[in-house]
Amino acid sequence: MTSPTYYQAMSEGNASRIKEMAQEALGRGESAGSVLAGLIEALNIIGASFRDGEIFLPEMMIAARAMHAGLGVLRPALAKSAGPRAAKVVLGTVQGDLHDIGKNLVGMMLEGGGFEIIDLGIDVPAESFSETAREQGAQVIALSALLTTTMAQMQETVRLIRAEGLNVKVVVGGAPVTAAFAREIGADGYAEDAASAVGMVRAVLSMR
Ligand code: B1M
Repeated sequence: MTSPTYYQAMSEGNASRIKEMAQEALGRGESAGSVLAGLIEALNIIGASFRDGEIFLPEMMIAARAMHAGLGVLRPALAKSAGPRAAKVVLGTVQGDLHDIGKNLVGMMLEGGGFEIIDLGIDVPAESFSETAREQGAQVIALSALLTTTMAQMQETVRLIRAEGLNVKVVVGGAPVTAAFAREIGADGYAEDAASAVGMVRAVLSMR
């Protein structure tokens, strides 16, 4: 399906229509990856209107809700994996940041890659990441940030985890995050997108 169709329903915040269209596309044999690409393209067009001041926060929020509905349909296909779970990953969006669409995609892909995901959601304080990792015996903490302002909180979260001496790998990502920034704050890994996050987490755990 082409993104203009998704775009129309998404920009109207029509979550049930988006859900329906994603289900229909899968039913026709379209791959989950292709449906996802169409949804992301539509969201990006809406995001550009938001950036340019053509639409406002409430419209952006209903579009994001519709995007979530679409992701819900794709989840079983994206997160499908066989066999025992490879390692536990504590995942979340750092404190002060409410963006979770990309983070959720990363979680689905990692799940599909055989990892057990403990998703702490959005606006997660640094201490919650370290406490959960300790309690759950997780091997990886995965941090997402979408705002330049919350990159500082990502840095603070890595600092706290290191200060606590946890034996855990910390990996980071999100639109404003770069490989150079990841190195600078002492993260063990960085991935540009959800698909490459799987290989990256495997690499930091030396699983390949
Ligand atoms: Co906001 N927002 N937003 N927003 N929003 C951006 C990020 C922005 C770039 C838009 C813009 O102005 N151009 C801008 C940030 C500017 C900046 O800091 N540089 C922005 C702003 C300013 C804001 C507010 C401040 C607006 C306001 O209130 N005036 C506000 C902040 C709220 C807060 O967080 N405290 C805000 C609010 C919102 C909504 C609530 C309306 C909504 C979020 C809803 C939700 O997530 N549930 C929203 C949205 C949807 C966006 C845009 C349009 C889309 C983000 C998205 O979901 N992309 C975004 C503009 C844009 O990106 N086009 C924008 C799709 C998603 C699949 O991509 O999240 O990048 P992404 O994830 C990718 C990669 O980054 C990577 O993999 C993912 C999949 O491939 N990745 C990782 C992500 N995490 C990773 C972790 C990893 C590895 C890879 O390892 C651990």
